Amino acid sequence: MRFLHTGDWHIGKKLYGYDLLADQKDIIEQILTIAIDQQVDAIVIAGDLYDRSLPSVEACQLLNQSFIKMNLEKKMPLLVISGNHDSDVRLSTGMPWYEQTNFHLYTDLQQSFAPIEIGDTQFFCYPILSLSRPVFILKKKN
Ligand SMILES: [Mn+2]
Repeated sequence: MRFLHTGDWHIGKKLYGYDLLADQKDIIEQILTIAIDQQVDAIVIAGDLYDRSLPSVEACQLLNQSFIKMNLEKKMPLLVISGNHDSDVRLSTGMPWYEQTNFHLYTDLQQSFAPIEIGDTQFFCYPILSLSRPVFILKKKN
């Protein structure tokens, strides 16, 4: 098993007024090139896809185009979790069809109890827990 681990893309971030979007596009393309050159079995993206929970249209377009290129065009399996800068609810809207192409986007703790199996490896993907949506784990009393 060989995978590429990345995270904290913070797409849409501005640094002292300087828009990083063009640089972020270039870096994401470099990540995909490395993944292909190294013949990885999957790309793992550990949260903070966006810089804000309500990202700009341009930021959404860049992330969508990146996932289309990685997953649909290059057939790269993706294991992605939401980070504290992401809106878990917004990110999760495409999940039902993402799963069809080996694009696993986890935003809810409940999803993480079942592993994603790629080759001989099991991945348990734990997204950041949102304090606004508390998670309760219930256990039967003995
Ligand atoms: Mn971060």
